[in-house]
Amino acid sequence: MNERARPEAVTHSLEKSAFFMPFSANRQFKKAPRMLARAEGLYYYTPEGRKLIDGTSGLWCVNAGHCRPKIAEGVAKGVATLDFAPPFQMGHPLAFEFADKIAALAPQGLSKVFFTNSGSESVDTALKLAIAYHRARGEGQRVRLIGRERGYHGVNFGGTAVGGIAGNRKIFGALVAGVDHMRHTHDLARNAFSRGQPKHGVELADDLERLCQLHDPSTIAAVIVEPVACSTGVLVPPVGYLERLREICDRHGILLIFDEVITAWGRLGEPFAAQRFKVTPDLITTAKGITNGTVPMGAVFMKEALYQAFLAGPDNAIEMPHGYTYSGHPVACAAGLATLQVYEEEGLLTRVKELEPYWEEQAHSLKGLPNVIDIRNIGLIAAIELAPRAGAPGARGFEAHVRAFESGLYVRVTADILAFAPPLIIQKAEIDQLFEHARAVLKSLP
Ligand code: PXG
Repeated sequence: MNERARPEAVTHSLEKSAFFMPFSANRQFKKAPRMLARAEGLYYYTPEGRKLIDGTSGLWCVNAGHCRPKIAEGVAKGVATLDFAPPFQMGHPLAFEFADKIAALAPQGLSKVFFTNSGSESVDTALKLAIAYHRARGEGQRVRLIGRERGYHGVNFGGTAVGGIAGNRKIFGALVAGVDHMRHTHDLARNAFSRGQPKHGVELADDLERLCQLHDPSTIAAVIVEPVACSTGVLVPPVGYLERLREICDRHGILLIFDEVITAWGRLGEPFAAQRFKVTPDLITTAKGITNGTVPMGAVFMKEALYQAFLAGPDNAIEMPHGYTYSGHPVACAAGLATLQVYEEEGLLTRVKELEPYWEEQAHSLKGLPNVIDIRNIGLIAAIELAPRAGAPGARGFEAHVRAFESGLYVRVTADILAFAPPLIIQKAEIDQLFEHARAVLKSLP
């Protein structure tokens, strides 16, 4: 056994621990912890040395698999060479190199990159840039932001406001003024067991036109959607839906933001989902896989016109009064550059194209198991939706999560939906194993 996996952990109770865990049932967890001690490739290992398939790439971020030596070396070298450099009015070469390299992968025209430290920061940055862009062009009345029901855009104020998961919003007060939401696209009655993009629902994009008429489109700055809404249980856009959103935004001069915090970096068989769906937004938010999850980092990609709009002042003026102490952090850039090298050497940004048909077939082979009311997939993502127990929504899903963990599979669960999105290095035999685990869990579940 690897030295690092020795069970030094959890011999004492965690019940009085100081750690307030994020988005977790603290009391339940601290009574019966599910701990991870190390990871390698497709697998996590518990402190006791038990091996788990990582069915959701950590939290949708470890696209190249865990503890890749090249990335670990890049980070180690980075932190030993330049531990920190101030990003305001100062620079370091890695930020410029990394921005140029990732901009070259982005959809055509999205040629400028603003660095952040997380998906949440990317989202709030993109929303602020959208409002500031319109103001710079003399359209300061465009301040409204449109999100979508069941959307997840992180947890900062802007992202919480445009987000559409009620439980994440309702305890936090008034959030941000001037926000509205389109309807979500989940439609089990018409689209259950769809493979790839569901056939029905293009007309749901017309909900944006309704909001335009309600608020006056000339007051709307931006619309933000996840091309595939993942946190909320994998909602794949109906055929034609994203195209129609683009058309409506164009008609009214509204910026379209794709939140690709999960879908970027190869998850759908292209570097960005925008390329897969052939719909080009004005801004793209990313994070997670940008450093393979190793060092916190995010990046907002924008069309050249946004950058240009901020250049009206004198040369010595600060164009954008926004940024973080850790924007373009040298260690994150080192991690990002090493990650990109691994992605490129192993063809991971497009590998999913070849895996997707097999992945789809295996995922849908679970149809007919008890309580399975839908299976859906796109790229290297699949969701299995379970019927909720009467009066206890989420209970069956949580039990599936715990049973999976006990039987050697880590998989993310949202309410009663299991979301699968393994590292992009997965082999066909391992896809079989992953769904065999899932099959056994679902069969055993009351
Ligand atoms: N946008 C999207 C689309 C996301 O999926 C964020 C923004 C926020 O990113 P940060 O880095 O601030 O967490 C996310 C994050 C899940 C799960 O279980 C998904 C996320 C985070 C935690 C859990 O699906 N996505």
